[in-house]
Amino acid sequence: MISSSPMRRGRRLVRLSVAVVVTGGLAAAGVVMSTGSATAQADTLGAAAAQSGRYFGAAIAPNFLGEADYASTLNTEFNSVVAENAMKWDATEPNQGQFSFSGGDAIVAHAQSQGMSVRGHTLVWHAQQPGWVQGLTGDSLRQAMVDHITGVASHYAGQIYSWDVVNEAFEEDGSRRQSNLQQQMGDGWIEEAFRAADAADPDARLCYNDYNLDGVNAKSDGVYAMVEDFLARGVPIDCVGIQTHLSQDSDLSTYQENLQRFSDLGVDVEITELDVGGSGSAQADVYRTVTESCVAVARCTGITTWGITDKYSWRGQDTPLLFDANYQKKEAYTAVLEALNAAGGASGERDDQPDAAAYDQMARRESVPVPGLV
Ligand code: 9MR
Repeated sequence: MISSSPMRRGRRLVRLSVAVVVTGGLAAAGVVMSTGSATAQADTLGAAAAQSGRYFGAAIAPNFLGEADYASTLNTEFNSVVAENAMKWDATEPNQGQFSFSGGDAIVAHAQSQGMSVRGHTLVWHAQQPGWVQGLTGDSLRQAMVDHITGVASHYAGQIYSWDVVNEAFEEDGSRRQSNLQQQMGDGWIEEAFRAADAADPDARLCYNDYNLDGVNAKSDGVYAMVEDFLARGVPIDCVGIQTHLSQDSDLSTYQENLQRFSDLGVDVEITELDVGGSGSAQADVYRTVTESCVAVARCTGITTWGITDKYSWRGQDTPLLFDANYQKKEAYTAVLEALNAAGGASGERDDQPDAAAYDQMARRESVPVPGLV
């Protein structure tokens, strides 16, 4: 039942421990399971996703956790979080070598108190770099990047399900984005970033994350080629984050096909920043299609919406989230819940998920040899 795909032991165990939390959450949420069949109906997003071994998360900001409706919606509906901004380079290393983890630590502490898993976002990006990074050249930038990854990923080592190691490094035509990172370090910088993250946190799954990967297109072709090359050469990469910033008019005709081809290549896919501008049934239909696509692909491990409520969305005027500005559930919420529940049984279940007893047994072991590891 446990897949034999090449994967470092530590990563496997982190995913297992996340799944144990998720499994426990099912009982807490009062999900009624009929014996091993597809008929369970959960009444929250997290519990519904957990039925097929997936998480359902939200991007959050630590300063909103004190708002009662924000916290209660998060705690009730979601079982995973990611920092919308608090773990980015400008937030975590505002001055070279001086790390600041207060915002990220608050998010991790909240998640752990609620039994939620945590995604890490993002170790290296051309945007939201602190000013001191923007002036660096050549080897100084390379060393600063490695030191930053080492500092942040080791601080959170063992607590992160998956890291967006590198964010948005491709142009729409599939070539490398001509950022300061690319221009100063050349093609090797992404590989170097992944190797540094692997060394700092061997337990986290390591993702490349980008937008406009919402189908088979020139950009996703470029990312696909990079992942293929990394896997062929043993560069540590475990997953691709498909951000999925959409509108109700988005063309999703090859969305699932794209998830599937990355999965077939040998990496997990995660829907990492889902939001859909629009309203009513048109918006709901797009949310439904994205959710159905994820649950149809065994290696699509979970979905994160880029926020909880339209009140605080980065594109709030587009009303793109599942809860309105008053924290009321929208039509899109129901569509997602239904799609997650429909996948609760055999058809949508991730085929590499052991049952809870197997998780417990594996988590107790000191070492688990995994074939094919370097
Ligand atoms: O939602 C984030 C917003 O609050 C920030 O101001 C912005 C800064 O560039 O980043 C937003 O999050 C982005 C994410 O980190 C990467 N993918 C695109 C997201 C939306 O812009």
